[in-house]
Amino acid sequence: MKIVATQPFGDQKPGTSGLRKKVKVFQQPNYLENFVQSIFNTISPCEGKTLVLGGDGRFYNREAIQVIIKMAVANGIGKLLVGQSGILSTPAVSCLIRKYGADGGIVLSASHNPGGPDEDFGIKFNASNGAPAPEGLTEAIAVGSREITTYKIADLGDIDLDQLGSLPVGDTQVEIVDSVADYAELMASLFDFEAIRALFKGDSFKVCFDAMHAVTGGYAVEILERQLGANVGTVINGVPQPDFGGGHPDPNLIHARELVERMQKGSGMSFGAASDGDGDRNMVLGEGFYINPCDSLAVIAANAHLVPAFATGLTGVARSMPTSRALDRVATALGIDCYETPTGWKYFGNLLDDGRIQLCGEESFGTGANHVREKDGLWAVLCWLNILAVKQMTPEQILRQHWQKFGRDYFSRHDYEAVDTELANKMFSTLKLDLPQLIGCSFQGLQITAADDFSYTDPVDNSHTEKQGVRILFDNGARIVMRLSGTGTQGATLRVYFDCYEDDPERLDQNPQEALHALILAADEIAGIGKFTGRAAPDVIT
Ligand code: VG1
Ligand code: CO
Repeated sequence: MKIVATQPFGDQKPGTSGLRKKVKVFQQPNYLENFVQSIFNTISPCEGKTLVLGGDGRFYNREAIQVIIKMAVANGIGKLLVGQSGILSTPAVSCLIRKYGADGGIVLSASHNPGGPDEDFGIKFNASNGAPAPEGLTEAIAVGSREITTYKIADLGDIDLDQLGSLPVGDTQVEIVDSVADYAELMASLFDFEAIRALFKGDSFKVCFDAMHAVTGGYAVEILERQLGANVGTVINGVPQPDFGGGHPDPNLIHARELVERMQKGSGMSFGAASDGDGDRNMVLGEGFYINPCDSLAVIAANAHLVPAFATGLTGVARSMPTSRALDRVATALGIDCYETPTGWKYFGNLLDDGRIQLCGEESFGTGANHVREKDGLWAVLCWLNILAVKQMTPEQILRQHWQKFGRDYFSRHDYEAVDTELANKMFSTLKLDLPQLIGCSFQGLQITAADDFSYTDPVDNSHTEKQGVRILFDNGARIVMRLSGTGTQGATLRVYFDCYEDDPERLDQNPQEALHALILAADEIAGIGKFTGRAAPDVIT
């Protein structure tokens, strides 16, 4: 065991979901080691503890895993469960932590960010409930990283990550586990696999799942094709690649282009889905029909009773603040609680643990439930398949029926990427100063009734968090939300969210960009987006 002298890096503060930086940053001497030691110092004593370790297979995954194994051994971790070939999806890590009663897990991923030598890498710590470390824990890790002077690493050769089995290394038991088996077993316990199998029998129901060259390939092939009998070839881009085939493993209409093309009107396809780099996001589509994640969450809530895992009904649901209020309408109709949390899955953990909610989601293609403590892309896909199998309707029919019943919440998010950080900060500080004066003012014929910077007090442990995004509410119930991303690695990413409600049955079929047009213009007038950023239009619209 070696004790290596090191110096702190000033920038190891985790964001919305772990520490994300360019690969080149992680490759600097001691950079990864400092952060990993800060995790071990924070959870110390390490002796006797069990940790799960794996990642989404992106560039630098294997190298990082070898370093972390050696450091875990030197720090006296009792047992490490490592995904075969270093592969574990984010929800699979959560599943393993819970199933084997581990004390936590380390996930190597930058999620939907691109991979490769010049792209992104990331590392995230999950706690013993399988959930992303809460703010108190990430803050303690960040503080530790600013004070670190040494790290511990074992002087040993690389471990064979491809061979399943358990071997003692020093005082640590290193176990290479099947990446898929436990997760697949959990999925089979939650859904009506028989009904989904029946759906796949015959040739009329055609599905495409785009794994985007990322981690879900192996999971989707095993579950959809092998266990549920979908045609071979249902899963496309199913072999994880270190650079995700050169693309962004981000399941939206822009980046999942191949899927979108296959799902066009007239294609005869019944259902399409894609997942992201680490397998926690999902996009679902009908034939030529996009399903907004906010609506997907609401539809799942409204139909949860059809899914065996929720057979006894829901008692509560939750959504992140920028997510549309389509879910709230379902909760009201069901007479159950609906919580509004800040952006990021870590805020759902306590609500799930406490049994206050069973289902939750975010507008950013994240949907999940109480089976693990992460959002879960394949879970959402199986949930939809289960609902489709029971209802025997197309996704489009289900959505249209849902809107007829609950009304439609038009929603869109506009992202301005790699904006100059200083300019973005200036825009926000100006906007925040303006907030009190904005109330009562009108823009584009809409009057502002409330404007604030979102803060949240967790009802379970009373932890409090502030500055979670500016909310502007209008007299017709419409809303604009603005915040800066906490997952980007280059400059600042400005996210602007729009939603408005429509219950006129004749007006449920508009293009969201048109339905939200006045709000989109108002946002620019209120915040000066173009003026501050110099951008005429967003980079990505979802
Ligand atoms: C984004 C999303 C947020 C999500 C987070 C992690 O964060 O907006 O909803 O929880 O990514 O998802 P931000 O701070 O960039 O807006 V993942 O799939 O990247 O773990
Ligand atoms: Co992700």
